[in-house]
Amino acid sequence: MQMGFRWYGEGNDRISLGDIRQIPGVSTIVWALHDKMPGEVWEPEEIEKTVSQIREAGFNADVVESVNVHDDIKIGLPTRDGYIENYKQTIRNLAPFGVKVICYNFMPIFDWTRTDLFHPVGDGSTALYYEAGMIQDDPKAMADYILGNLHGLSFPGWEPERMAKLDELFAAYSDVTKEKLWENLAYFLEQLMPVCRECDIRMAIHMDDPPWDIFGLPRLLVDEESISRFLKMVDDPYNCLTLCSGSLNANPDNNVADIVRKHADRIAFAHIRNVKHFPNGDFSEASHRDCDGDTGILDILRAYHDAGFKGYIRPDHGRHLWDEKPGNVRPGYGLYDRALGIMYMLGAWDMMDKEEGGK
Ligand code: DNO
Repeated sequence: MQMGFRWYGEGNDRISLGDIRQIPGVSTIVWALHDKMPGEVWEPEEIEKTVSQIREAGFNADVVESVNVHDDIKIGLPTRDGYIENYKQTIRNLAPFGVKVICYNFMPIFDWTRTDLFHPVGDGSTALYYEAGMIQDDPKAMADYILGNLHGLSFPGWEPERMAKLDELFAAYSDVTKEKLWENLAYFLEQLMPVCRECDIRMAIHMDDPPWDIFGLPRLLVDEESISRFLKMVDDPYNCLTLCSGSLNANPDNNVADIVRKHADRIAFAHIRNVKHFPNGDFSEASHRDCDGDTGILDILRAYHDAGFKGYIRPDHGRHLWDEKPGNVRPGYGLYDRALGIMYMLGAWDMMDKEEGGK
């Protein structure tokens, strides 16, 4: 297992590479060029700039999260072929910099979705929260709320340029049924696979968050069955998963440890996050400590360890702690709780290594 930490880049993240350096055990910076719009080619000079900062700070830049997929590819418009060519060029441009995994998602219009970005957890900290009742309402109101809380920071998946065109986007997706979206995903991946093989870069799809349709938009990667379908649909070792424990377990019926046991060989990247469920369908994000949520973090870590997982892993969203408040922290991506999450995971992992060594 190789531990990573997501960093949004100089000028776009209050956390510095020097801060991350002080967290034990981190070898990989999970990065992206956050000023690129979906569909644009990432040019070698732009990549070089960020990767050299990462390397100079003593990390590798093996994982990109994310190269976002243009809506025309998801919708299946004739213009998709040009955007797929651009995506292939970005893969080719990333390869010489040692990139091994590209995380992406195939969710229509919205990336992850929450209704409260700073919900009190009860101990003085706040966390991302999903109020099931609110999501049936107006997608525009939700987008405005999220954009209004970013305080000038860019947030992948919530590009103001795209959010300004929500009506057009909803209209463009109106004929995209779930089956059509599956077809468009297969079309995209089949074209990429030869380039991935040539460049030795694995495409790792992120789970849909939350794992069910929202605002009438279909979502695909929602449970074990859909994950199996996805892996069989393009049965290639370069077609992999970003298995996000928190996204999947937003549906408490999903047993993430079982999914890890079944598909470990196709998991390129693991996101570890803990979710606490409420009886009315709401959920809150919780600390990584197993007993603070319902996701089964220790079972999941055990499943990865048993599988001899050699891929990349990172703490996912954390709570906002201490001086982290709206305006000075990127929602879900503060420093402290993610650092605590790393120590929790490494503690469990080191103990399992030790037990194994002692057998
Ligand atoms: C949320 C993240 C997602 C993820 C994308 C991958 O915090 O886990 O935004 O990066 O869905 O493309």
